[in-house]
Amino acid sequence: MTDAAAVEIVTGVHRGVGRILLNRPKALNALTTDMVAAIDGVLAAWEDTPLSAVLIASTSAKAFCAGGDIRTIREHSLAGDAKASERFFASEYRLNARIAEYPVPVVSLIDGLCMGGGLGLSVHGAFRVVTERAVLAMPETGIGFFPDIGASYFLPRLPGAIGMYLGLTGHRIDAADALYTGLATHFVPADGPDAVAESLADHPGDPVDVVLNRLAGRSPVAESRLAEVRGDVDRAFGAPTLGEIDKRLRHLDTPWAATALAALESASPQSLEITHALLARGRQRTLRQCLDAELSLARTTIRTPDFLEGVRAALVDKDRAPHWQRAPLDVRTPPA
Ligand code: QUE
Repeated sequence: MTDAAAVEIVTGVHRGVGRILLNRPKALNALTTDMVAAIDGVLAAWEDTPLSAVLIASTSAKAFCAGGDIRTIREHSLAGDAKASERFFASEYRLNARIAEYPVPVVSLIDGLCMGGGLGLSVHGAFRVVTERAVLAMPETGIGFFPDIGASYFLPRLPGAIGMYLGLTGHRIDAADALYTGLATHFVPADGPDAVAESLADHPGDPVDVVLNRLAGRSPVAESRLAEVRGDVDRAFGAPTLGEIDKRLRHLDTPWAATALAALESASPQSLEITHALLARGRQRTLRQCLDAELSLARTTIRTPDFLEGVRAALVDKDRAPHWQRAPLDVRTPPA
């Protein structure tokens, strides 16, 4: 661990509860190689410590975690050192698997933005707690990448075709939607990580589920907007091909369908194809198989022009106007 990582992750054990606080607020806690190694190291060390729970949270109210440090990944690719990024993904996905298999309940407090790699830290754990400030998304098709960190395992297991919808469009969901989909398990008001950690420490004998439900109190959770369009989501995104999804969305002719179409039109066509195939296959794979498939796809994808261009447009020049390599679906002509 370097000194930088010692600052970017704050950890400690207090009254039988392990705390891992992400502390890189200027980059919305985007995960660096050092941060992944630090989290993995502390979880490995705590496997032999009797703990009632491990809490993963953020020191910042803005974000739980915006994802991986893809700016640096792009720089590695441009410098001809994609191997460095491969090491990042391999260690990030190993951490995702460790969290899934962890012997102590892992509780993530998602208060603020949580995208990509942030979902990888939280979703595989036993408990995902959202606050009224939670915003969750898998936006990778918008940067020429694809939903990784085990998304090909958990997205196809969401109700109906919600996972395909979220993975292809990058649609952002709130706390009510996260609870509706099952990405989140509990709601608590945004009182900071200490309130959750102290509650867990106060009741070491109680099931974590009971402690979290008690914290929620009587806080009302809004209706899920996703629930309201669920029929259309399943009809359109349950289609067997991207072309058929496109056709069904056009046929629906609703504001929701128009927004979904616009998202698909602005995404990388290469990413959409990779994502559709990956999520379809993920349904039959174990988490480990999904992570292995994602790692081999990540190795090739980070070297493609669409990835370099997508990260440039979203995070480097911030013009949000990427020029993708291949023609979008509606103008691609079939071979004669
Ligand atoms: C897709 C992504 C990411 C993204 C935007 C996308 C991602 C990521 C970040 C991000 C945001 C703010 C930061 C930062 C990174 O944005 O993975 O360092 O300050 O980390 O459309 O996958």
